[in-house]
Amino acid sequence: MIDGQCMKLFCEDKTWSEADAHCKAHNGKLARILNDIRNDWISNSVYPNIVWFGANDFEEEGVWMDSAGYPVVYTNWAGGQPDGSADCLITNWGGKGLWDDYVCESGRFCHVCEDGNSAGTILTGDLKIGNNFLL
Ligand SMILES: [Ca+2]
Repeated sequence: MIDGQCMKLFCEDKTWSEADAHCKAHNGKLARILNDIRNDWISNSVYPNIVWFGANDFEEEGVWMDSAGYPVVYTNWAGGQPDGSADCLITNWGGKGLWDDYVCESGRFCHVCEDGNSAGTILTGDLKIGNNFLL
């Protein structure tokens, strides 16, 4: 449990579409980074690997929406980003926990999924390291 929500990190080098489908196949979605707690956990867990997470601007260029359909409020952009280069978001770009908009089907990165439950606010987690994910 991270920030009141079950999350899993996978490092299987997937495109954004593959990552999105993988989370949905497990009854979840690409995880939203709503605050420093989530950003720090995700970035610290896999840095320096790059991670897809749950936000995009498919609907309107430059208007970032999270995987639950809400506008993105919390951000942690890398310097000079977003540069409008793409519609999907990654973190650990050029530094731990820094975000970049990246071509959805170009990169093959780790990804982080969250379950379908609504977010809480309390950090309760011990990290458990599995074969290729953290729970
Ligand atoms: Ca970019």
